[in-house]
Amino acid sequence: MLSVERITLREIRLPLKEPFRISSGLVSERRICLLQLTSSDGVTGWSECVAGEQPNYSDETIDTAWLAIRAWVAPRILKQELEGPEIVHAILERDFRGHRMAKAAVEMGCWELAARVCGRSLSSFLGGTRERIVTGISLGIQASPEALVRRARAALEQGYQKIKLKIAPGADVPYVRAVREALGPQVHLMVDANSAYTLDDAEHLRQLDAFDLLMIEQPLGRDDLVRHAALQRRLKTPLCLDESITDVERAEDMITLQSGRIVNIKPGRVGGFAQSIAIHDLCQRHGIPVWCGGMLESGIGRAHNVALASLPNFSLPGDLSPSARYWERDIVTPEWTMDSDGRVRVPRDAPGMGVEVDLDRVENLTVRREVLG
Ligand code: OSB
Ligand code: MG
Repeated sequence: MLSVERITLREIRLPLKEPFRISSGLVSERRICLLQLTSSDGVTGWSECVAGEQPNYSDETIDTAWLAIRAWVAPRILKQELEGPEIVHAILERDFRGHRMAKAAVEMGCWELAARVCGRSLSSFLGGTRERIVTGISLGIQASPEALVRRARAALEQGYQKIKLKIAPGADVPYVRAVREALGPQVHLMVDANSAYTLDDAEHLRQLDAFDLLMIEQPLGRDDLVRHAALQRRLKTPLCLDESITDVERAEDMITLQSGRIVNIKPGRVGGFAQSIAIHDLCQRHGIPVWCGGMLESGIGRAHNVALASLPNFSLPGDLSPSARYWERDIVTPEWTMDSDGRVRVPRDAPGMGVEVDLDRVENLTVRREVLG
């Protein structure tokens, strides 16, 4: 039994070491919503809402998520006798459309809290088996191909096992060519367009087939499956869907329609861990590899992603860079680090997410706070 007595919402501001540009926008400082859940026995669990400041990746933002959590999500969960975190998703879906990132923040917090109450690691609680996660880096759009090559070379030297290049019309083929030529044929390279293209660009995108990419992530509309299927038929390179996979049914549709061959699972995007596991299991049954995406999370969201990525079918490197790639200083101890082979260790000995929140630092960074319950 799990009973959540109180949820403390906080907004912190955390400047990125360097601005991150994707096809639909730029972020220099994260506004991050953190949740601290307290059980009726006084145990504390943490989670992070991945909604951004602007609605340029999904339709949610930190401000809509804050409202949704306060008005509709938290009231369904607070002070209830919950059999376990696996039932939270169904409770949040009943007659309640959308707001997946807001729901995910509470749902994932319930899993973390329950894992701590049971004295088990979040990884093992979710069914994870891996001890280390192979890691890739996601490089934002740069001012020139040369600048991108410099970033990619540095990433390779640090040990990253996969390099993802953000692309957009005007910053694609010559950029990818320059990186492939500079790094050589062995390096695992991929691109992510964040929905910057249309099916009319199919011939243009076909040029990417020349660069032996692991995959092309989400080239077309953020909720599209049919056009991605048409595009996949014209490309040799596998498509990977991110934005389009909002739940397990969309993953089923992707498989049926052959809209892509790989899935990027972000637990925040699909409403939490239960849906993430359902998508993971579905993909495993169909021989579709999955990997864990990132949303420039702090050390708390990263801990949740690392735990999820320890499940067996997360067979491709995740966007799970160490803390120092994003922040001067993270909000957890120990900070997330990566070994020289590009692997992040899964904390499987400690209860819960396996890192401690630096509460003094969080308080210092807090610009808004609200206690629910
Ligand atoms: O599409 O994967 C994406 C960041 C913000 C919004 C969308 C995406 C991303 C990333 C960042 O690629 C990956 C990371 O957290 O390192
Ligand atoms: Mg993406």
